Formats: sequence, structure tokens, C-alpha cells
Amino acid sequence: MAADALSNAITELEEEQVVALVRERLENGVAPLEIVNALQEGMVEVGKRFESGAYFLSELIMGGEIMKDAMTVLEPRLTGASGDYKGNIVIGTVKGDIHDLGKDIVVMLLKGSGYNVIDLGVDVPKEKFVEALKESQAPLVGMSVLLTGCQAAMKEAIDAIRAEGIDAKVLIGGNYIDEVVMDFVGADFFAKDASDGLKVAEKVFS
Ligand code: B12
Repeated sequence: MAADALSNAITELEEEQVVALVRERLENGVAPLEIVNALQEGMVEVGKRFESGAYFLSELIMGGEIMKDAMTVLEPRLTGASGDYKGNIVIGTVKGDIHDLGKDIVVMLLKGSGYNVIDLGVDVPKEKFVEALKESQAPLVGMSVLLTGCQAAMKEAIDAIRAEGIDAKVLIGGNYIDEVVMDFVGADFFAKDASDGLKVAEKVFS
């Protein structure tokens, strides 16, 4: 089990304690992204318990709901400090995958850093990515995938973007993403968390 009290609270599905700890840490000046990392760590443990059969699907859903509550508290702090308008970024979770909590954190952070984010939502077919990139002329597209079985759908979406001759960099993220996945799907960058993703955006737009 994770050592951090907030990570433990979300792993144990202690809804009220999670929200109270998030508020307390914000009041104590802890950086919002540090809080996100603690929550993410606790959710990985929820996933492990689900995988091992210690938690059922209802508990996985409960974990997701608690994460949403925590994000409601964090959102104003992530999206608040908007700077100058820096340009368009398209983002979405790939076809077959409906996990959106991590993607939404990335969206909040990018918006808070001054980007105009075109969020396509979840279960996004390749055609939708292509269409949004053509319309927005965004130089960067972010794709999220948490299910390993959906990495092929990510590859198809990236292939479709390349086949259309669209000149956009592709940034991928999700809990199983690494260099091997990046090479497999043909992306330009990968990010382990939202702040890594922001660093990539800053590089692309610099
Ligand atoms: C909550 C949860 C759910 C919720 C999702 C609620 C929601 N609205 O998103 C519900 C209950 C719906 C769900 C459903 C399922 N889930 Co689920 N779920 C999880 C869990 C526990 C946490 C995910 C999460 O929100 N984490 C918190 C966020 C903050 O972290 P994150 O997503 O990793 O995002 C961060 C980074 O990865 C990164 N990032 C993410 N996306 C992007 C994109 C970009 C562009 C960038 C830059 C960065 C970035 O930045 C984020 C912030 O730092 C994970 C466990 C895990 N290890 O992740 C399993 C997990 C992903 N689920 C799993 C499974 C199996 C399922 C189901 C198939 C279960 C079932 N039998 O029905 C379904 C699939 C439904 C579908 N078609 O997608 C497996 C996947 C296994 C695999 N190898 O594919 C996992 C790993 C659990 C496990 N260990 O078994 N799930």
C-alpha cells in the first residue's frame, strides 16, 4: 500500500477523507499537481486490487467517482491561472476506451496554461481526430489510452492522421505508455503525467 495518507484514502475508497485531505493540502499550499500525483498513485492501487480480484467493478467505479469529486475541488486551481492565448490543441481518448479522468486533468492543466483545448471526449474514432485537426489546424494532438487492448486503435488513428498529410505532432499518455508504445503507435512524444504533457506542449509551441 502507498505510504501517503491521501493515496491510502483513495485506495480505501474513503470519499469524505479524500475530499477533506485535498482541501487541507490546497489550504496548506501544496501544489495541485502534487496532489494529483498522490491521487493517481492511490488509483493505481485500486486498479491492482481490481486486477487481483480483491475489488469488484463496483469498487472500480467508486474509485472513479471519488477521483471526480477530488477533481472538482482541484479544477479551479488547475484552470485558474490562464495566461495569453497560445494556440489550439486537440485531445481525446481513443476508440474503445472510456477512461477520461487522466485526460481531463491534462485538459485542465493545458487550459490553465493558456492553450485552447478542443476536447473530443472518449471513445473517439480516428475520423474525428482527423476532422478536428483539419478544422482547427492545431499543431499538436494529445491522445489518451488506458486499456492496452486499445493501443491498436491509437495506432490506427495516428496512421490516419499521417495518411491525410496533416502536419501535427502526436503526444500520447496513459498509465501503460512508454517509449515502446510510442514507437509501436508511431507517436512523436509520450508523457507519464499531465505536467510532462505540458512540457511537451511548451516545446511544440516554442
Ligand atoms: C477509474 C478506473 C475506471 C473507471 C473510469 C472512470 C473514468 N471516468 O475515467 C471505470 C470504472 C469506468 C473503468 C472501467 C474499465 N476499466 Co478501468 N481503471 C480505472 C483505474 C482504477 C484508475 C484510472 C484513473 O482514473 N487514474 C487516475 C488518473 C489521474 O491517472 P491516469 O488515468 O493514469 O492519467 C494520468 C497519466 O496517465 C497521464 N495521461 C493520461 N492520459 C493522457 C493523455 C495525454 C495526452 C497526456 C499528455 C497524459 C495523459 O496524465 C494523467 C494525469 O497525470 C485504472 C487503474 C490504473 N492503473 O490506472 C483502471 C484500469 C485502467 N481499468 C482497467 C479495466 C480492465 C477496465 C474495464 C475493462 C473493466 C471492466 N471489466 O469493465 C473497463 C473498461 C471500460 C472501457 N471501455 O474503457 C484496467 C486496464 C488493464 C489493461 N491492461 O488494459 C486498469 C489498469 C485496472 C487494472 N489494473 O486492471 N475503469
